[in-house]
Amino acid sequence: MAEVTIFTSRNCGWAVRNYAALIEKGVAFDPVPAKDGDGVKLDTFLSLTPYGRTPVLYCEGTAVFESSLINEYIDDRFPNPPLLPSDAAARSEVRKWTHYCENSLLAALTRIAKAQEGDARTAAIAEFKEQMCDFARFALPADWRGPYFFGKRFTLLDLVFSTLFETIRQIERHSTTSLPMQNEAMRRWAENVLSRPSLRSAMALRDELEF
Ligand SMILES: N[C@@H](CCC(=O)N[C@@H](CS)C(=O)NCC(=O)O)C(=O)O
Repeated sequence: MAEVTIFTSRNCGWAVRNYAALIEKGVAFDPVPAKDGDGVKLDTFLSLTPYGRTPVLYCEGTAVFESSLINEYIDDRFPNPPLLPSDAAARSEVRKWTHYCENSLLAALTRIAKAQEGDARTAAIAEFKEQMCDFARFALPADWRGPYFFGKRFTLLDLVFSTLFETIRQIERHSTTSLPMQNEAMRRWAENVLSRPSLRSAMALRDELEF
């Protein structure tokens, strides 16, 4: 049994962030099912989280839920190589834009995915595009060169946005809706993040899991 266990469920995209962080660190981990064969959540899993949502990390008696918080734990517990910048201002950028991605951008994308057609979908798409413009305007400096948000350094913020970039691709693949990146920098950032070897391995792992 590996040191770290990740409770997960079929096709759980959020867990991909955590697999990728552990792969970046070279830490062995076991993905384990949160549900039994009938789809009923296991008591062992439910005893670790009040939300009952996957992923949940379990390590040396510590349980952590919420994928972005799990990644903060992983970075604290296994510091090398670091996935957070060292200075306070840059760490705050990671947390600020993580909050924005989770609560604004991904929330709007979920509304787009849920509203199959009609006014609700049109409104959700307009809202999402506006939020993407705001993100580009506030967060991405005009002289951004990449390949990642903080330049050469790959961080937890890239992992947070990987979920957004992959969800955009999925929506575009399964509908006629086009959700273009707001500018060239964002388009390149998305491509670089989704090509990162740890993320590709993490997505392959998610796709191969049989539970
Ligand atoms: N914000 C959460 C989202 C977790 C989430 O929504 N997980 C899904 C599966 S990928 C889930 O457990 N849904 C409820 C359920 O299956 O009962 C995170 O980042 O961990």
